[in-house]
Amino acid sequence: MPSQQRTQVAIIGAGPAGLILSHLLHLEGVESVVLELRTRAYIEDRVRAGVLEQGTVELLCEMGVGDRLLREGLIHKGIHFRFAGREHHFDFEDLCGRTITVYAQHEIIKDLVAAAPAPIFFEAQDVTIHDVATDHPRVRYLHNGEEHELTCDFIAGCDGFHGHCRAAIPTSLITEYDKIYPFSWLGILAHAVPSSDELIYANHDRGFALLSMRSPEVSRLYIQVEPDEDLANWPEDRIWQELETRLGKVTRGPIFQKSIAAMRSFVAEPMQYGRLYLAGDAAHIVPATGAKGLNLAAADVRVLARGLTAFYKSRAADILDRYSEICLRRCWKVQHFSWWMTHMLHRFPANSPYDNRRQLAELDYVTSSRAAATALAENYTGLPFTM
Ligand code: RFL
Ligand code: PHB
Repeated sequence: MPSQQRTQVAIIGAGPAGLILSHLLHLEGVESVVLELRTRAYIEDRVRAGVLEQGTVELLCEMGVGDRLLREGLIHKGIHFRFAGREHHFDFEDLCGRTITVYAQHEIIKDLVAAAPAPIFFEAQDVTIHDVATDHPRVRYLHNGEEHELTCDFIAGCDGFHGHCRAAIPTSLITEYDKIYPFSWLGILAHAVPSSDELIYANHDRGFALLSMRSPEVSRLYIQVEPDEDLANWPEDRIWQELETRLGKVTRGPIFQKSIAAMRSFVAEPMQYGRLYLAGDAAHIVPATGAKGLNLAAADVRVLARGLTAFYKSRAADILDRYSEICLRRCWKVQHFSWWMTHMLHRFPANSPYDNRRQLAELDYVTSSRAAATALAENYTGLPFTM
């Protein structure tokens, strides 16, 4: 017999979505338990996002986990585009009155775990969810070799793109929209002073490149590579040479992390079924060019936390009923923005010379029209949160 536990909200996955949700619920007096497949060290070291919208920063600060973020995060007032041998600066503050903050995702995870208001069970194995179409869903899992059963009122599926929660929605009730791009990003972290004080997105004949950073001493750099590229083909010297070709002069330094990430757009509709609510990458992913995935995950769980709070305070189910509809409105705008940035900045192998010229005209337009630049700035710094 599995040992029995009970909570109000069972959260599957301790990524940004799951951890932010658990904090938001606690602030409203709602209990949760978080089940995470990996170890604490693994999630605290996993290198991913770096750019936070102003609204995400404000949310983390309101939640009381923003002290280190405010101290160590780098506030950027804009970004640069480099194409056809010229560089253009978007001044976000001037265009839309907002900024972004550069702070690593795994640092947010550390801050959220250190202040965790609810139990997190790391290395929870074989997590399965049951009876989600009833008012008494259950989660079963193995922890330290023992079987457990967690009964709850709601399940939040925050288990990322490769998690299992999405599969609990019957295939006849879910539509999946999927788009795979014909390239990946090779990303590095290097002990090197960033060669620009703000991010540079480059469209070059040889492909996209991005200069970002993690601190005044650590650079984060990416280059567009073949979709099935092997890291073994990229010794340090080749990486730096390619970065310099595409970005111009780049300060070199010892590389301490290298990885390859596929670029994909994906949406599952609806994001809810019975008492199961999907949030973050479990429901949708975007290519990293717009720097939006984590920010969108945070927006989802803000809606979910409000819905669950309304339910516990007054048994009102209207927000929960509309959860998917509310989230998908923002999600599709973010899908469009991320797709647009990706199309504008990458070299698509199937593009004709006509397509490449049209792409340059688009870059010329977005960097010379204040109206177009404002649209980019509004989306990049984050659309307003609406319910
Ligand atoms: P996560 O972060 O994938 O967390 C899911 C968690 O669930 C756990 N899990 C399970 N737990 C229990 N049982 C199971 N069966 C489980 N299966 C999985 C996993 O171990 C994990 O801990 O999803 P979440 O919380 O939705 O957060 C999404 C973000 O991580 C993601 O969207 C961002 O990293 C995307 N992203 C960026 N987003 C931004 O907002 N700004 C950026 O600048 C940005 N840059 C990026 C990015 C993603 C990148 N890659 C690697 C794809 C840059 C890159 C290169
Ligand atoms: C990052 O710093 O990791 C980063 C920045 C901008 C992006 C994607 C990733 O669009």
